[in-house]
Amino acid sequence: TKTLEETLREVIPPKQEQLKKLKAEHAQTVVGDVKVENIIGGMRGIKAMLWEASVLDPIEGIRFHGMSIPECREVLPPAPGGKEMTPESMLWLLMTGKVPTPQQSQQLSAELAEKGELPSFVEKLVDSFPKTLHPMTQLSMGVAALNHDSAFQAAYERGVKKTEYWAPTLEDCINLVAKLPSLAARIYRNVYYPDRPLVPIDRNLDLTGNYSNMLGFGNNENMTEYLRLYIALHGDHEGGNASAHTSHLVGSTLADPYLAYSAALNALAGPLHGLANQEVLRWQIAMQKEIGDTITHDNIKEYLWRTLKSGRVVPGYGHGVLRNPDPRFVALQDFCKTRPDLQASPTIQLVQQTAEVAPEVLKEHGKTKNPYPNVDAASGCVLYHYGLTEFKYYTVIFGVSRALGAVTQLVWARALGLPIERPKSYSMDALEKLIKN
Ligand code: CMX
Repeated sequence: TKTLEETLREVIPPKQEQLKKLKAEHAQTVVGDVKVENIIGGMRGIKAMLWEASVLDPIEGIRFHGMSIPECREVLPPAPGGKEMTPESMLWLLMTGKVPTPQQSQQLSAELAEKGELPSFVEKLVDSFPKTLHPMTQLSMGVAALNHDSAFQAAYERGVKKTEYWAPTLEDCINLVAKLPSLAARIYRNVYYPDRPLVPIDRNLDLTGNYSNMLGFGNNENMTEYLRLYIALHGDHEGGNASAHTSHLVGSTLADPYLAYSAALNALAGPLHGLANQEVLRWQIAMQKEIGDTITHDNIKEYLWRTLKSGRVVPGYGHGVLRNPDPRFVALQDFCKTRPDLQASPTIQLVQQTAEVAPEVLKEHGKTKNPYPNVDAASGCVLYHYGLTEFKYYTVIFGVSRALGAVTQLVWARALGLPIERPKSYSMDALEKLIKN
């Protein structure tokens, strides 16, 4: 069976041809226009990036190489003994556009386990951080430090040809994905359980099996399966979201994948983006405390209005592109619906009931263009139920996941020879001049 690199060697040349043809035949074809509202509105709606692995439709949600989330859950290989698609299978799909065989997926798991250990200076660096330093800052710093051993940087210094950039980039990307669980689990242990012994990587486990084990949930197969689904689902959400775009932007300077992804993690750490999953749980638990045991739609509604009237956003609702409930939210809810223990959890019930009430309240409030839940509305409550109650850690799990899409783009940007990013900006005066002309 072919390895990931061998499969990529086959799929890259036709894509390079496709790009050549697009350039030759359509370089001047207009596919949209830019309005002043786009320029002052965070570039929303401007079609301005090439991103191969996934496309986000405002109504349908995300498709990975054309495949919907239910289709991916159906065909992407699970871990031995499991049911949910694994992040390795998703990574293979994102990178190659092909569904891996179970054997290929397991081969990739074995490669990741083999490369998963951290260099000892990174372990020491992470161990030296104060416990009070946010776990996302720790993750970003740890990832940046991994560039000490970057294969791309070494190859660039040796003067490798531009057409060969993608291969050492792939090497770095696989190493990065492999090391994220050890790094993320070490941060968890240092911050919350400093007396616990560190768990070594088990070469027979898949990436998430190891991550769950290192977090202390190795004997809870339901939690491990949830983490597999969570990490596979959050892997990619086309290119324009803040973390993915940051990784691509920094990578376009030919900074190595560790530096590019470290920067992406800093974008993910913002409360309007990945940090929202921490905020959702904090907000839902505060609601639970205030409402008490008798949860009704009316008292949830009242709490929602209080949040809105105090000038805060309702975390976990709204989206820059989506105009429907997020299918990632639906998939996580679906996971809960098949498990009676999760259905009985008061926190999960509260999250579900909030999702029944919030869209109407947000519509009445009249500001957000999308009153429906996004993935962050659902992702934390299951972690909480299974005992991972430290909300400040939640975005780190998102950070372990988002690497799948970011590294895919880094490899493809180099395989396709995409240039350094450099959009044009205007001052308000210059914009007014442009309008007058
Ligand atoms: N609660 C209250 N108000 C909201 C809102 C929410 N959940 N979502 C949007 N709005 C408001 C915006 O703040 C904005 O108000 P102003 O005009 O006063 O600035 C207005 O509605 C229009 O915003 P929009 O065009 O609908 O949304 P944006 O594309 O600007 O922002 C997002 C998208 C996700 C940042 C926003 O919906 C939000 O802040 N949601 C809450 C935080 C959250 O869940 N983020 C996670 C998103 C998913 C992810 O990246 O992980």
